[in-house]
Amino acid sequence: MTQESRSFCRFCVALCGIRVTTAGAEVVAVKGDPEHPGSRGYTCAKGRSLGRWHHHLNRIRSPQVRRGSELVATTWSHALQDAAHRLNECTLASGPDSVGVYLATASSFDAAGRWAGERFARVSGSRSKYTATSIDTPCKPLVSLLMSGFPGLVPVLDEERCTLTVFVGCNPVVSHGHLNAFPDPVVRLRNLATSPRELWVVDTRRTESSRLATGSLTPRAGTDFAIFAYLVRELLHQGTFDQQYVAKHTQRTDLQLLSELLDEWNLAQTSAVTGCPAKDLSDLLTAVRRHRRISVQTGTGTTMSRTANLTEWMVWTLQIITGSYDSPGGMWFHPGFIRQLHTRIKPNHVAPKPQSGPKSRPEVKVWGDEYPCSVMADEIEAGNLRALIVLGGNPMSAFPNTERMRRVLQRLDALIVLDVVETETTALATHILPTKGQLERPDIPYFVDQFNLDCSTQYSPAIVTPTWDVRSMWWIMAKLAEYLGMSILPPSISIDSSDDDLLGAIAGRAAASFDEMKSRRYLKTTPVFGWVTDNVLPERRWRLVPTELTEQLADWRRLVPPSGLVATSRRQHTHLNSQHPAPSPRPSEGRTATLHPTTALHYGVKDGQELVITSAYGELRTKALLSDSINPDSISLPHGWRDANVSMLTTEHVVDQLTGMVAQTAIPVTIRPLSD
Ligand SMILES: Nc1nc2c(c(=O)[nH]1)N[C@H]1C(S)=C(S)[C@@H](COP(=O)(O)OP(=O)(O)OC[C@H]3O[C@@H](n4cnc5c(=O)[nH]c(N)nc54)[C@H](O)[C@@H]3O)O[C@H]1N2
Ligand SMILES: Nc1nc2c(c(=O)[nH]1)N[C@H]1C(S)=C(S)[C@@H](COP(=O)(O)OP(=O)(O)OC[C@H]3O[C@@H](n4cnc5c(=O)[nH]c(N)nc54)[C@H](O)[C@@H]3O)O[C@H]1N2
Ligand code: SF4
Ligand SMILES: [Mo]
Repeated sequence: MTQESRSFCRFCVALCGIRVTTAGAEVVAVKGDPEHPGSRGYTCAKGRSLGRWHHHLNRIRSPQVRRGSELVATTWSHALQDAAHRLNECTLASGPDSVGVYLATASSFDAAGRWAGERFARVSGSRSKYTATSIDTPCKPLVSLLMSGFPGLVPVLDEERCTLTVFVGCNPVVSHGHLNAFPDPVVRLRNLATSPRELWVVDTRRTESSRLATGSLTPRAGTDFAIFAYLVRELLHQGTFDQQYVAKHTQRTDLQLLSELLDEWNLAQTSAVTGCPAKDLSDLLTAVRRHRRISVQTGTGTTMSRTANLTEWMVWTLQIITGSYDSPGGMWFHPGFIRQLHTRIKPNHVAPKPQSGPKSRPEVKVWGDEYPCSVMADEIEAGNLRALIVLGGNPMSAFPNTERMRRVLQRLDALIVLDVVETETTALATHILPTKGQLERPDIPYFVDQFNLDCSTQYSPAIVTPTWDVRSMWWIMAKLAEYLGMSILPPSISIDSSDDDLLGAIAGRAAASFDEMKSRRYLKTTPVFGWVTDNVLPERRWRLVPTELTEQLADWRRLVPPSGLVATSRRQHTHLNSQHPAPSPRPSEGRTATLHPTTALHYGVKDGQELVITSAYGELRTKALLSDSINPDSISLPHGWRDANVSMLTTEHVVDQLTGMVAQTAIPVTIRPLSD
């Protein structure tokens, strides 16, 4: 007997509605839910392979504890008590900062689990908190903080009304978006490109998204900021910006200063630095003037480069001076269906001040309550970080300098990993604590609901009962805390409460009651405009020229890559970072490096041939895929492959001075064919 249940996919921020066919504990099929208001029946290969992921051959079936070189299956009470004992020893000997947590991608999709992980970090008093944000997009909270005084603003395009949309280093047809989620991306992008609307894509390749666009630019990697500096300069010089908005919501002296700072970004210099034809740049400028408002979405193509902060700053500035922010037809700021930021944030909120990094890397600036991932290896080697708890992450794949990472993780007194399948990181663990997978737990989007294109929420019950000896992530963290003498749960919740009980407590401030969320399954309120201007901005004015960013701008020549070949990063359809739920049927979906035929000829590389890519920090081997869709000076590498891990080319020591972000795109490299 089979049964069909409604749920939503939690691999990526698109959160598509799915229908799951089960036979007892077996997941037989997963398909799109046509009645789901957000995804309208759409799913991608990863979502449809959820059953395959659920029954993964390498699923972790019970808790395990290391004995010498072996990981041995054990009981929950032994695994947790042993882990707690080790953590306690570290804290007693070296203080609370010696125990760290890494809250990573998959934890963001487990509302109760992530909530418990955050609480654990706070209650333990440890400063050693790391999240995947610092290897993905720290420029976004930084620019939000420096320009508005609050780090958590998420601009969302006004999908119904915006007429000019620009994606920069973002390929939603494959990724489904960066901080704005695009379920059913082809249909949505076609809508955004239907006349009189215009859709522009700025990417180092001609991508699946740029093929749907009305205009595109293919700049040299790492030079995107210049395009936006040029647009802002031109609008300011000619007075074709939203004068009324600017007079009301910016400082007059800032405008003058900005104009002077950007003076060099005329058409000729912008074209020379970016490699974009002057005509294409002025066409984009004409489009901005024609539409007056603009919605820009940056992605990892810009947020991972050394000019990340500059690009984000210029993009925000363009949207501010065109009056596009917090305004219909431009972008609104997502308050979160559950967080309801617009009702909670007060005009007199206090902006965080930068502090110096941890003992081993004091030069790194820290703006909030977490250290950048780039300092972790040094912290471990210096003996400051002695134990690490990993929640839904894979540092062996995602962190720079893979070989050093391997060495330092093995030095830890405890490496406690909460995951659903075995990974390169669980192989090094002292304790593996298997968590429920997404079909085994009820859930709501909590940490990711600000990324929806509308202000919505959804609820899924658990679809199948776990077959293996796995537990809820929140329960594992709460039990570990209990053994350490800490309490992390809200007063109304105990260790014996259900997953739903904790979700109900977390959703306490939401725009609807948890009971309503459970019974209605999908709920939506309208976008909120104006709350940032009214409650967040000091004196209702944006800061257009933060000193930290003007200093970086003065240094732009050092931040753009030197001429020559650079490695850039890209996502692929069938896997999400290091998680590979779906088979890879297309040749371009393998661990291939895309390069232009001219570049290949220059380096003597043939299509399909194995090649060696070398950076100043390491090398990797992969296969060449020739395509004229890419700039001749870029080579495009997919991230998340075990045997061609691009983190072998990066270093934790070349980081952004303001955020500690590792450069993961626009990395200077050379290539050679692998001789037989
Ligand atoms: N299928 C799939 N979906 C995913 C993921 C996945 O692994 N697979 N990962 C998820 C995660 S964690 C994230 S953060 C998001 C990321 O979402 P996106 O940022 O949209 O990710 P990509 O699809 O890699 O798009 C980045 C684009 O930037 C381009 N690029 C690289 N360097 C430069 C540059 O210097 N300038 C410009 N202009 N372009 C550049 C690349 O060619 C690529 O097309 O995707 C999420 N969704
Ligand atoms: N060189 C280079 N490095 C990069 C990038 C790049 O493009 N190039 N991309 C960066 C980006 S954008 C990101 S977001 C980071 C990602 O960095 P991480 O978050 O560390 O890496 P993931 O591969 O997403 O790891 C997710 C893990 O969660 C596990 N998992 C899946 N479902 C569940 C679940 O329900 N519960 C639990 N507990 N675990 C689960 C998976 O098995 C997997 O091991 O990597 C970054 N690193
Ligand atoms: S786009 Fe794919 S992976 Fe993302 S939520 Fe939808 S089905 Fe899941
Ligand atoms: Mo990411």
